[in-house]
Amino acid sequence: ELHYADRLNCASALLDEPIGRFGADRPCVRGGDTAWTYAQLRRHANQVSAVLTGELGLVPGNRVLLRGANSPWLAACWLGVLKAGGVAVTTMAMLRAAEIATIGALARPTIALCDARDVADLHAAAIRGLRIVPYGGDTAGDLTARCSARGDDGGAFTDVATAADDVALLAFTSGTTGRPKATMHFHRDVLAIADTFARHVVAHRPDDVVTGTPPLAFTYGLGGLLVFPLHAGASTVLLEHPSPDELADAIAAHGVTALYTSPTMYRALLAPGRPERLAGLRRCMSAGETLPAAVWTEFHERTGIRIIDGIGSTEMLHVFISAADDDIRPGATGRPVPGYHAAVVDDEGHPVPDGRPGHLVVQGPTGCRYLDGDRQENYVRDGWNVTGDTYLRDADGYFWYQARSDDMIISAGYNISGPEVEQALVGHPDVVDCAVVGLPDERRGMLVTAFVVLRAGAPSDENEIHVLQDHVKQTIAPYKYPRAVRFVDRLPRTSTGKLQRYRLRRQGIR
Ligand code: 3SK
Repeated sequence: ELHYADRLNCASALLDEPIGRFGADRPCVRGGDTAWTYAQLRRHANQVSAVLTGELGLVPGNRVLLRGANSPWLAACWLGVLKAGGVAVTTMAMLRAAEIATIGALARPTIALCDARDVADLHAAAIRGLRIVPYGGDTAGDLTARCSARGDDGGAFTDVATAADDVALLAFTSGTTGRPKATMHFHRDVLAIADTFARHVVAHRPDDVVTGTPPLAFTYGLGGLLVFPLHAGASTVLLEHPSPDELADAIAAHGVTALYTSPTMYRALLAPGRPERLAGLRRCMSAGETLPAAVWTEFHERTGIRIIDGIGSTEMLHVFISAADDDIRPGATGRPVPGYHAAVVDDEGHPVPDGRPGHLVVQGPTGCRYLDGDRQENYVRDGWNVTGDTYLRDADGYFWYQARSDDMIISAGYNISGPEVEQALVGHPDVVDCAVVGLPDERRGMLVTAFVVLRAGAPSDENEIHVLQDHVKQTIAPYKYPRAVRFVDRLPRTSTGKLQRYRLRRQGIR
């Protein structure tokens, strides 16, 4: 069992402990033209805390919205918010105004720290009472300038002595309905994911150089690319939306030893000319969607590396089932991470016999606490977190993924809500009705596919497909757009008008 002090600020621990063990001049974080040591990251985080609590008037418990691509400054902002006793609400730079507005309405942040390149949509979201401070730009009032104006004195901030179970962050997950859900995580939870998955499965070393693709706004990225490297005294390379070639180049150029990404990227890294650039890797982690055994095997044959697959969730903060090294069974997700318990149960919550599919439930040092209380009782039952995934456990205790129990589409590592894409599509005047489902796809795992009923007289040609795709990209985050669009005369519905998605999925597979 894990024990933490009653008073615990995880951001202080993540910086002070490695500095105490390995010294302050150790390389810590790189990104773009920036390369900071542990001392420099701590100084910038302290400057952010000082600006927040000084001129911006933050008091402990206030929520601070963070918006930007992965970068050293985003890391400094995240740590600075937590050191100041604030609650970090990290959002993806790709989100559009309407999506940010929804998050703003739920999280009610008082301050936003936003990459200067991404402020337009945040302003357009018009979140009531929100003070927006850009960083990394050149305007007066930019956070970066405010921090340098504080000089080294800003680096002497005294961290707020938060309680171990004070909320440190709100993480958003988009539900099947497209209505985002906010989950709350404590300071101790942030250390618990490092003391379980990172310590016992990944087994980071202080000389690791870590990189990867998930945004820090996704808890898979927050853990893998920031919390775990700091906890181990290692260093991290934060890349902004790298293409497969950019990722392979960065791995070679920075001597990266540990990679966090998704099956889609592992597949892409196998293309000619790329595996040679991966020679320095010793640990490769995969999550966000299931890793097909074929990808695991091909990656192993070409690079000698055994990918560590895992399932986690925003609700649980990070990975709770996984396996490494000789414990891996390709195609299986693994076994419960030390500290977690998992079971497969029927609709009534009773365990099903090994070898039979059922609902995956999990317990451990982290767990789901929805901000919006009425959802809690559906997710946590009898102390078990009901993940919404269908799994089976074999006689050796390995867990094998079967399907999502709901309508989420998991495409190239992104969780995309079909109903949310539908809402965006029906906002176009040519669309009378539509349904969006995920169809199996070799490259992306699932392909976001829209079945669209057009208004009479609207053209049903290639150009119209592009028009509708562009419309979705303008309305919601572009990665959610339907990559396949099929025009149909009507959608399959029950007599009460309920959409029968399973019929579309079947139709798509034919
Ligand atoms: O999708 C996952 O498996 C995952 C892993 C770690 C953290 C968060 C998530 C959703």
